[in-house]
Amino acid sequence: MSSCTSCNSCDPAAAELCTVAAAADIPTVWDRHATQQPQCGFGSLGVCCRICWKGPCRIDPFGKGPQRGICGADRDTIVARNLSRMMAAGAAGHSEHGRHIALAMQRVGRNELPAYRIRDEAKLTAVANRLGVATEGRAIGPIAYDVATLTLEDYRNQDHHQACNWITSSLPKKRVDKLRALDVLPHNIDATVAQIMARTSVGCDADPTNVVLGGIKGALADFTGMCLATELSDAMFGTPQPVVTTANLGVIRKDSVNIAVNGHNPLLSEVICDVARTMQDKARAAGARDGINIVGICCSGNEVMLRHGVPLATNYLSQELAILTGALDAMVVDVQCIMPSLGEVAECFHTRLVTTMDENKMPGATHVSFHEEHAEETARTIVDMAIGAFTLRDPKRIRISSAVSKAVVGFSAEAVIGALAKIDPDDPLKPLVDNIVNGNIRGIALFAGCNNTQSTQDGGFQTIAKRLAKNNVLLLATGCGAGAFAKLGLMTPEATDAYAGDTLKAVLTAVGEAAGLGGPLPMVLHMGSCVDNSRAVAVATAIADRLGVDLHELPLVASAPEAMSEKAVAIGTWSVCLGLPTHIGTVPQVTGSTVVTNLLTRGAADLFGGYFIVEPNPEAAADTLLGAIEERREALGI
Ligand code: MSK
Repeated sequence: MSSCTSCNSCDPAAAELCTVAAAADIPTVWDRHATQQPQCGFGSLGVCCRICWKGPCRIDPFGKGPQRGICGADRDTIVARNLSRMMAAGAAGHSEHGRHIALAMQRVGRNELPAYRIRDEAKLTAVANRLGVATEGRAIGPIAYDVATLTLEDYRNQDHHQACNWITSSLPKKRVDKLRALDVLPHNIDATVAQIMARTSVGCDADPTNVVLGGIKGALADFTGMCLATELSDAMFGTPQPVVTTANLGVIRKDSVNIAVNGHNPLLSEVICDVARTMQDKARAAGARDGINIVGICCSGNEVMLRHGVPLATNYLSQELAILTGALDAMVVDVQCIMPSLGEVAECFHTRLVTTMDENKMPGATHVSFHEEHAEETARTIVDMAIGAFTLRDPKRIRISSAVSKAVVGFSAEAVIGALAKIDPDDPLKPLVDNIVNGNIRGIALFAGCNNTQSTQDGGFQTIAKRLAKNNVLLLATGCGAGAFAKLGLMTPEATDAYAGDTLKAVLTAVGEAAGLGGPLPMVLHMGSCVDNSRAVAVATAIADRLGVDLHELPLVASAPEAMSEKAVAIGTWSVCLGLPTHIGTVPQVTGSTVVTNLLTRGAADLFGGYFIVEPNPEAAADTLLGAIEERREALGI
């Protein structure tokens, strides 16, 4: 697939819509990227310090100018502090999301939120059993309340000898013991984030290794927040199962009221889906022949795509382009990865941009304050706004993209195990483990992370994935990486036929047919939003426990070819700490410090078994990942 140079994307929809942007003189993310060139060299190396107002200070990377900031901090201290603060911010993002879900679940347990219920009681029971919450003979409400309350202990516990419940119950015992021995297990998510901010403030922790180890505890707090957010969301909204849907901007329909849900938190987007179903006639009465069409963007999109088959319009980098279709009537946003430029783009069209979280407002948007107790009312208000906007469309400006791909999605850990159970009901993991051991599956790769203007949108994902699939590596994906694969048609049985190596294809076909999908599993299995990376760890933990080994011994790798956000920094770091060779395709803002760079790419391997691979070239990255997989196989003797 060729890439569009003006918008630097492999996505055919981006190529179509960026001509609309250019013709209307509406700047997009790629135009703003161009205006930022050349980007600040000090910031790129991580050697700029803005922690106090004596600064900003910067270290001369060539060794001729200042080598210390005004307070005396050197390049290693400055880089380590900047990096750790990014990990803390990532942990805060995911964990705040998790707290929101847990608080809502507590109220569901007390019957206080009529718009919500426990849709997957089996999942809640399994979670309760795992956390040690009594289930026998109890109604589901009190179980939900107790699970949520115990979950909130991970934000409240003050005993630092007592690690968070969710991390210790989500990893193999050997990994928990290793992390405990290194003193990086978080005891309290909030305290861990606060401690990173405290120890990295002026005049505190200046030892770069110690600072990074503090950050690592924050990254593991991020993992803790992700685990609990994912599992409680499944209990409340349903655990994803395979579903066939579509992806890319062609999912926006001319004769529908199109509403995009953008952001991350399913608490609102779920209710919008529910309410929209009841308002179809109202939309038709307003002239929308095909009623209401909910589409997804970024990870709110992934959440509703996996649970309800809602089509995915696009991933992070092309969110502005959805408005440029001239047929998007409302974009509803909640938290994280929402471009502040959206208001300006929406003002050029009839599109209503609606913010919903009181702590996440944007210029140019209408704010409709969302609170769970009035969820249905809020959703109805928003859908009404979209119907109203539909009547104001300018038909001459409608440019529906022709780009749309089929996508088979919904591979939660439970769905994967469930499909395998069709082959061996007594021992579902056996077919997977046997095929890893006999080499039909050489290894497993998790693709995660964002889009980034530093590289061609979606390009690294597809190049690396095709190479790994050809070499019989099983592929999992989350977040905007998963969005890339869905848009590009790589989450289909057809992609398996076209690109997978023979032995991988045989396994995917056997499992897909046994699971009743009528053909192979898709080449890349969509596991969810970026907060759902814990699903891949759940599968890996099950395999490790089954083989009696730790995670770093398995032929597992991770790749984030376009890592961008602070959340991605936290995810990449915990991936390394769980023992995975972890590729990032964007050069991180740490290379100004050899101490920090060496710690992440080499020292981490000694401590955790995992390490960072920084490689912007996707072909070279694929080679390195394949090498890492073969190294692990050899060490395991398989
Ligand atoms: S939305 S964190 S750009 S995956 Fe989850 Fe995508 Fe990265 Fe945001």
